[in-house]
Amino acid sequence: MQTIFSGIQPSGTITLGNYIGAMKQFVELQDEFNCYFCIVDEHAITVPQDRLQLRQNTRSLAALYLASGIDPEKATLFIQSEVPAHAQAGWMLQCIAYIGELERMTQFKDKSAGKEAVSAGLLTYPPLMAADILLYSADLVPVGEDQKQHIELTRDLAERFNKKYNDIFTIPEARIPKVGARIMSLQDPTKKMSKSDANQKGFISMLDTPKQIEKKIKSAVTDSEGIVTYDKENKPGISNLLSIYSILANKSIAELEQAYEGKGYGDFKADVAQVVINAVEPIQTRYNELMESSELDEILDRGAEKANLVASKMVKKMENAMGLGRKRR
Ligand code: ATP
Ligand code: LTN
Repeated sequence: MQTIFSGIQPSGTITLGNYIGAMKQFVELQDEFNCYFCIVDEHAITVPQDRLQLRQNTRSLAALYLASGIDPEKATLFIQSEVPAHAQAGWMLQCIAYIGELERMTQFKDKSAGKEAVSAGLLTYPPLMAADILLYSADLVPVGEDQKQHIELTRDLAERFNKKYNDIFTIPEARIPKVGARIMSLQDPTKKMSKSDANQKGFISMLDTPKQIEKKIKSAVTDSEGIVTYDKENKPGISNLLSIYSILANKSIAELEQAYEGKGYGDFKADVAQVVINAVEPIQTRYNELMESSELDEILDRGAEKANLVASKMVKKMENAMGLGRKRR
């Protein structure tokens, strides 16, 4: 059975973009693969976080993984900082990564642009992500389009390590969905929908109320043409809404274009909102139950225990390969 690893940052409440681009795939994959799903809180602190908010977001993200359909009997769900091997392996991989290649990462460029104080962690974010993946010998990494470059770097680091020290790492591959790999901001459809967007109207959070969802979709930026057709270049707003509708309602774009022929954006947007509400409502119901139960902590404890077992073994192999510490049997 092949192994899958993926992570989401608890840097806010996950958006519809995270759900469509990442989490929805996770649920579909857990039956066929040996899966590890991680709440990457150490990645979240590469930008400033409020400690109480971070704790709350971490727990909430765990509940959302489960509410979306991750089954702890099938997949291992855990918090990154509860498995020390991630930071240990991240350090070792930082020592074989070049500053030049890290500075070329578009996520680093985007997140550091215009900022006065940029943490060193923001630059060394990708070796930590590589550690996440390589510790579990993952074959596949399901992610949205924006993470493709980081997976390429992970492959480079793994190959470099294997060649320089010892052939211990599996070279992973990105698995990017054909549709929905890049859900765009509702306010600027040329930018990806992001949970840390300062403009709340740009994203739909998985915990938004039906009223908030209706309002955000109604005020989504479109164009003045009044025709519901998919044209990413010239009609990015409508195309984005069509993608969301198509994925959540399981209908083809062509089918939707036909259904909305001669109808205005008002009708279309109202239906998109309803489709989104129908998708998030059952998740929210289960989420609320989980947040109140002790089940969540038990699942995370078991997940960390299992992840620790696998990851600490790989850290030993890395240390041995690099000559750290004393030789052990
Ligand atoms: P932040 O805004 O804090 O940087 P983010 O919203 O970009 O976070 P991450 O936690 O970095 O989300 O990403 C989790 C997963 O969701 C990744 O696999 C990422 O590729 C995917 N993802 C993020 N945004 C989108 C999007 N707009 N469309 C599709 N997939 C997305
Ligand atoms: N970098 C990713 C989050 C992330 C991740 C991972 C994804 C951290 N570690 C390992 C896949 C595998 C992001 O910013 N979306």
